[in-house]
Amino acid sequence: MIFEQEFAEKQRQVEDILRQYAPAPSGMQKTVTEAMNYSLMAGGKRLRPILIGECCRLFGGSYEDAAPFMAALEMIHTYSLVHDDLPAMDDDDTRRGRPTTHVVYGEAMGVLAGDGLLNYAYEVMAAAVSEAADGQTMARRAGAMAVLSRKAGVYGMVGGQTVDVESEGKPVSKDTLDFIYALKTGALIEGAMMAGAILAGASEEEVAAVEKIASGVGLAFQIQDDILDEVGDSKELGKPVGSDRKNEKTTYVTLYSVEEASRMVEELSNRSVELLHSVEEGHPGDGFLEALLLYLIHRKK
Ligand code: GRG
Repeated sequence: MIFEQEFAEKQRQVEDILRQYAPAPSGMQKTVTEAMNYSLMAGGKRLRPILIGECCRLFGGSYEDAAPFMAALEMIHTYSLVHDDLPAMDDDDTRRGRPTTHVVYGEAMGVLAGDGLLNYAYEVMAAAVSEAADGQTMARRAGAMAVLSRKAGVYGMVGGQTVDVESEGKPVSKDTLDFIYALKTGALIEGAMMAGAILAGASEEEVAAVEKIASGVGLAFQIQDDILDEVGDSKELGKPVGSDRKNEKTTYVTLYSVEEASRMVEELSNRSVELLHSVEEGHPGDGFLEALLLYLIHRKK
């Protein structure tokens, strides 16, 4: 099967998993669950859940083993997008090709839908831990939950977003930019790949190697995001382009150039694929994970 078909099939699997775990829009609080579903089911590439599933497969597990964590991570990622689009942050009107959640449901409901998604992610993961059939599965699930919590929190995505918000309108050094990117974008990608490996019972050394691969992929992914904001197609991206320039944001494109930034993406991606090959020596993959990492880095949307 060609990569695009396989990727589309895996995205469909994630959609099914999300439908299975998403909260039902009912009861007096229906508006918030509706807003949560509006953002969660709006499409999106589903990269992070697929990364969990694929890393789980790499070490001998399956999408079924990883399903609650795949759903939870997409909820965490979606909450971050909903909050990032709010007027207090980036004030964006379009996301995933649709009006943003706060544009449709109002600002207060945008805040609550994000809160709801974040909290629901933990409800789903905690249920998976407590429902584990045996001690080993419970320990692996608890380990995956611990990694995802840390990578989403103040030592991960929230920490990176904090420094990003504080840096607005100021000159930003390369070191600060790298800190922001490693935490704001890289941390969830690291968490995804590590959680998948942990769920399948990978060793500590293997999880550390996976974290290293993911950190390169995360940085390359964010630099590509900078490039797309400068030269991408807003229709294909499903969001406006040029917002970094409009907001006078420092990015790899402003510190370097589109050409130099593209070269860095290439170098990072080559290094990550080499590392993946060394991990795959003990666990031969079917090539999909490598193709996915390359797609993430060289994507046009
Ligand atoms: C509000 C705590 C908090 C964090 C916000 C996600 C985020 C942090 C900010 C969004 C802006 C941004 C450029 C983030 C970098 C990561 C990134 C490129 C997110 C978009 O992820 P995709 O491309 O989106 O995987 P889809 O819609 O495909 O899921």
